[in-house]
Amino acid sequence: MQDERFGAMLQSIIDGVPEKAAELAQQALADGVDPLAAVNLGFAVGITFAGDQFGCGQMFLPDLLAAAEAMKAAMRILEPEMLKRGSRRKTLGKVVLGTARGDIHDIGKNLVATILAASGFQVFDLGTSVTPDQFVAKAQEIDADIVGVSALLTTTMAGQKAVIEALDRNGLRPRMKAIIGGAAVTAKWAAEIGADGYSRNAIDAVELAKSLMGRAADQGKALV
Ligand code: B1M
Repeated sequence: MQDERFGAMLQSIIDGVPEKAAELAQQALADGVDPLAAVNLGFAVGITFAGDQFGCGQMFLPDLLAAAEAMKAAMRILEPEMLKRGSRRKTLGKVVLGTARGDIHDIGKNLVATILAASGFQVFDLGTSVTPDQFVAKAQEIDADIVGVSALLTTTMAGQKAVIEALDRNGLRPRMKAIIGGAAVTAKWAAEIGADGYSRNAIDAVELAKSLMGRAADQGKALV
């Protein structure tokens, strides 16, 4: 039954039908399905499959766009519930988040933002195609603990390096930590550009952020 449900979810993304994806997301919540499980076992599997098809020429850009729209429709339903589940926790730290300059992919970054917020971090999401100066300005304004840069394209990974350099130039590190992530990003790249951490997915990003804050979230100690 659950397999069927997750199968229908991934299919709604591959078919690129936002209405169906939203309906399945609503139904899952009504049936008590964990929204994160709906993302990880259903919708995200669909968008990854669509990407692979696009990568090997089996899917064209308009279809990929439709898949992305369907993914966003599901996320619009699921994200508020994910946030609600973490809403009573104390603030673990302040995170400035955005996608690197030139990159408009935001599904994964939004997921990271949602899970971080649901886990107790205060997240300042700057959106997509964010310049190093914009990261620095926001980080200074709110006195961030962590600056996170997402990049999905091999070409925009250079933007992650540029943000770290800008943080260094402005004397914001080591006080502020820089973390990176995104489909093409590796631990090797993170080490190469001097990032304080890298994570493969949104769940690991929370663990990474917690460990960088130097305390276990379970202790629930507020830093601000
Ligand atoms: Co684009 N795209 N895309 N795309 N797209 C990829 C990334 C690609 C791998 C597809 C492929 O060819 N197989 C390829 C990149 C190749 C490369 O450079 N290596 C690609 C390309 C080429 C392009 C265009 C250039 C296509 C074109 O126009 N010819 C273009 C670029 C536009 C631009 O940015 N300037 C483009 C456009 C698009 C759409 C607009 C159609 C759409 C984006 C919609 C949107 O985001 N609003 C899109 C999509 C949907 C994808 C794929 C299919 C899916 C990405 C996604 O949302 N995954 C992607 C293929 C793929 O990744 N398999 C692809 C689901 C999401 C939950 O995972 O984003 O990886 P992900 O995030 C994860 C982790 O990476 C991690 O946690 C997240 C949650 O677990 N993570 C972090 C992410 N950020 C993190 C930050 C952290 C920590 C962890 O700390 C700060």
